[in-house]
Amino acid sequence: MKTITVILPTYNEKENIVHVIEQLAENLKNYDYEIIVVDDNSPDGTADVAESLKTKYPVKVIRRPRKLGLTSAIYDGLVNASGDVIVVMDADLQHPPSLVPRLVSKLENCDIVIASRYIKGGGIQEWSLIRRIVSIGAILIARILLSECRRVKDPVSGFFAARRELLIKWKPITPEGYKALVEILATVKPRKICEEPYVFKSRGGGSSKLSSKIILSYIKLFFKLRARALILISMAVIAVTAALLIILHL
Ligand SMILES: Nc1nc2c(ncn2[C@@H]2O[C@H](COP(=O)(O)OP(=O)(O)OP(=O)(O)O)[C@@H](O)[C@H]2O)c(=O)[nH]1
Ligand SMILES: [Mg+2]
Repeated sequence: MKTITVILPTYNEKENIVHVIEQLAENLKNYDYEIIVVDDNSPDGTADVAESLKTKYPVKVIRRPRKLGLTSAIYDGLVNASGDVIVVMDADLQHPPSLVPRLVSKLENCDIVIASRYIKGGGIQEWSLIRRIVSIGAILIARILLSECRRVKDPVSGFFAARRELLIKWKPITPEGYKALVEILATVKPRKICEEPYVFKSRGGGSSKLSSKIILSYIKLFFKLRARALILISMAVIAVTAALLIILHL
């Protein structure tokens, strides 16, 4: 049987970490699995709480010195993983642990299985209009600029599973960023991509770490991946604007 590593990146998730680990243990009781918590020295002591669960569950805790970013946390979990199959998910209960066995079983026929909010059966609970616009905008940018993302309805999902041998080919482009999956799709280029619907719930406890810095790092990611296309698009926009201004002044 395949062994599973679940990577849980955490920053101030003290209120959620026990629940998410308990729920994972319940859902994975018939599997050989480990859970790797990658914590960035959370001021609320998340790492100590995770450490205290080691006697009861197969939990490893990686302590990093400071907040170094979600993408690099996922990568650090990956290089320390021993499972054949890797599952990446948030630690705030927005990603249902009950879906993990389904993602893992679908890997029999797929290279990567993405838990998706944007296919039939998926959805989002309680998001503000702004948050919805930001999410759809992020997906649009990814789909316009990256052909690999056009094959997926939710390329910015933070919840996915793949074999370790595939993911290990990836090296982070924006370690401080949030969208590891976009980087993986664009650089590793998995052949058979599958999606499985889920409903993104509201946070268990604690607060969001999403910030304008993270949005900037998302834009930086596309400059690193598609510099030439972005320069051409910018030049085309400038040229069209200049032409319109000239025509209007004739
Ligand atoms: N180790 C580590 N984990 C992080 C970092 N930033 C966020 N996380 C974790 O990554 C996961 C996703 O972060 P969230 O703040 O929940 O992001 P989100 O789900 O897009 O935002 P909300 O819907 O507001 O919760 C959570 O488990 C966080 O604790 C970081 O810099 N380092
Ligand atoms: Mg969250």
